[in-house]
Amino acid sequence: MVVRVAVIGAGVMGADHAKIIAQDVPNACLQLVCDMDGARARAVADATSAVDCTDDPEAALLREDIDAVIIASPDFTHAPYTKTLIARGKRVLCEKPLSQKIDECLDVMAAEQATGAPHIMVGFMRRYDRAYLDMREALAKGVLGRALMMHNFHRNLATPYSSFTGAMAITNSAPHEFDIARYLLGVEVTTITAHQPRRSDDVVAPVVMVLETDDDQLVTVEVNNNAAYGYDVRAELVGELGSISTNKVAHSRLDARLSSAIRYDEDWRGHYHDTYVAQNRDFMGFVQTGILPEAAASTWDGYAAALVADTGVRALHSGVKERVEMIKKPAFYA
Ligand code: ISE
Repeated sequence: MVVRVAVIGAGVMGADHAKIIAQDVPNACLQLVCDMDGARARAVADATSAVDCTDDPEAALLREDIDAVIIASPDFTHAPYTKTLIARGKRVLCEKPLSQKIDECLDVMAAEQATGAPHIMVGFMRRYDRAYLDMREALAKGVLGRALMMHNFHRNLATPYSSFTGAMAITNSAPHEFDIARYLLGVEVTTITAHQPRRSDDVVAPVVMVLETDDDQLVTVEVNNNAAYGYDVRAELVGELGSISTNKVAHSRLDARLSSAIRYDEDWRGHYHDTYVAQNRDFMGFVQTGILPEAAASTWDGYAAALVADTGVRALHSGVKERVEMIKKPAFYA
């Protein structure tokens, strides 16, 4: 079966998803590219040879010639669009966050549970990254012993705009770390503290968080959206018997002028290209079988990451340790 895919939102990530669907995913046909900026939708559709394009998202969600949808439109549209698509029985890959509003996450979960079947996969693509997969395997095989700590660094070259805040670092960038730590350790986060050093200029300073888990582990997360030197993500998982770290893959090394250098990517699209491809291929399996893939993030995971982020913003403002108040996990997500 060829899956006809619509990509809603043709900005940075939407354009990348469209390209991946068109070029790297067997059994997928890029049926529709949608963006409220019609010229942008047209440009992405032309570049990817999509069948059609539109500037009307509401109409796009209702089209009969679409089997599955990738949502990469602005964050505030994620919850309403996913709810419309659940009601239509479509399978959806929704870029993170599911929503930044906790009540909206709960609403989407309720709508999905009412159908009795999973409909949404949340785009926490790091679950498909080789380095994190190796960490998962090392833990599962007992090589590390009991996991004690996970350290994370998440650095961007520069913020997309100057009004970017510490709270946005927590709600926009850090959810990747919240999700991957929960996924690898198989735990929920119980508390969080958040701190910021002082920069000498007026761009947003790094945010450093310490999370406690319900299995008494510690997770540290540094998000530095103005790291200045490149896109850099690192992690180390420390157990009682050993530790495992991500290792940056360098395809080449430049030796010149008495020094040696490897390049950094400018942003996540290059760094995580293979990971997005693996995720989007897994999404096709979900569309075809209706079974949420083992690695995929569910709406529960989307809710959990959003809730930790929401609590993290509170901790940043209060300066004290804040408790993450989760609902009981519905049996549907067991
Ligand atoms: C950004 O906000 C994202 O959404 C990307 O997925 C992430 O990799 C990047 O570092 C974030 O800042």
